[in-house]
Amino acid sequence: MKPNLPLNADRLWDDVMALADITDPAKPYTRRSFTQLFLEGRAWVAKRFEQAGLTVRMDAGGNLIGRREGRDPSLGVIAIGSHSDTVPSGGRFDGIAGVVTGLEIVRALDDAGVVLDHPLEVIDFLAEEPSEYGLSCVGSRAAVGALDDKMLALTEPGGEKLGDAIKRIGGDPARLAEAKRSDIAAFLELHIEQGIVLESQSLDVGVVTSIVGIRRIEVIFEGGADHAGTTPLHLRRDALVAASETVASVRQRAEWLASETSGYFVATVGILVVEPNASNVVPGRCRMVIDVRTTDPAMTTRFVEEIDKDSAAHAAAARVERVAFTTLSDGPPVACAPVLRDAYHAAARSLGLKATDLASGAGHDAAFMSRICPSAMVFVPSKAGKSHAPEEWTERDELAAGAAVMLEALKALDKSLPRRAGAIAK
Ligand code: HGY
Ligand code: MN
Ligand code: MN
Repeated sequence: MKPNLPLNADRLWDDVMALADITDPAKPYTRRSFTQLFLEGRAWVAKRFEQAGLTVRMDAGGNLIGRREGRDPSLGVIAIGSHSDTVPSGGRFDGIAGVVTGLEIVRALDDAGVVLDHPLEVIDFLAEEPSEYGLSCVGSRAAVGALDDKMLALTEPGGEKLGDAIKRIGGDPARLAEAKRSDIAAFLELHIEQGIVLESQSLDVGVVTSIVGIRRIEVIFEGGADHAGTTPLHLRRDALVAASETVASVRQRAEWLASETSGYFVATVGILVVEPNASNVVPGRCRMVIDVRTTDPAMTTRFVEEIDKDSAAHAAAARVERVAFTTLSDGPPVACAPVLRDAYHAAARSLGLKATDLASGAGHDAAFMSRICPSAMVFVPSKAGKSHAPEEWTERDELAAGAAVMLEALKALDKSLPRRAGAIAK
């Protein structure tokens, strides 16, 4: 049992479970960005924000924002946030834990009659997970001015453009400049670890030191659909043969790079679309997306050069065309702000909780927010390190402990953060 924490662990827990339950019942837990279910989840969050006395707005980038005024708006905003969208058949905590923690911190401050000097904002960022349009962190890119026209023109399989989707859910791509923030003094994000370190070492919280850089590359092979029974093997132009050999190359090159250096390096092919995807038709077309993560961008450059050569060779050997080798997105690794990390450690100590420094192999909105303000993350344990799967789990008291660390750090930072130059008094 954790020490008596300065917030309501049951209220926090119940809200996480309530939001998690807004899911596609056929494949829990799924609340894909831009879908009707996502909008249902958003409406639930907005209502909870209003019930907690927050002023609620949607910015032009599609971010849902709840604001609590402070004594001196010219100090700049302290923002707490994460995301409410999920991967397909994901978990109940990835993203939600951070948004609901911000909400619970607001309620705990009110219960304790605490008025902060800084305005406090709780942000549900739009589409942190890679969306059907091929882009992740859509809302936090908008918040830092990194959502460009090329990205807005990306389409999902049905042909809708990302820009139109943002408009459809309440944003306004024509006013994206207004979504770019210059008034945030600090950004805090609580997230599940999605790894095994905290649980295996019986630690309460992780203080994130850095967030990996992520590059995503789309590769498309085009051969020729043919009859699986009558087409001789030597005459086939089988796109899946080239694609599957490229998948094998991705794994081999990644293992080789990871073993060769001390840096963190992983690569995954999580999307493979075979067309026409029929048992008796030689595949005519294959689309794949490669997800590359590292703390050292030079390793990504080397890896991509190798896979560029490998995939071209596999296409030639299978007598198919490699018609696309395109970078969909590319974010560098980022370091979390030492001043915020120190506040998290001091807060953990004051609560008698065990904390450790930890790098993040997952991408987060905090990686983009660190471009415009000091940003840092608190991790809470993931059972068996599992995430992006329905088995994802964090205990109620583990979540409450992480939220308490963030609350105590927030109260300290409210007194110690330097004024955010240029923050306009609202
Ligand atoms: O993919 C990631 O790292 C994050 O969960 N969106
Ligand atoms: Mn995720
Ligand atoms: Mn996440």
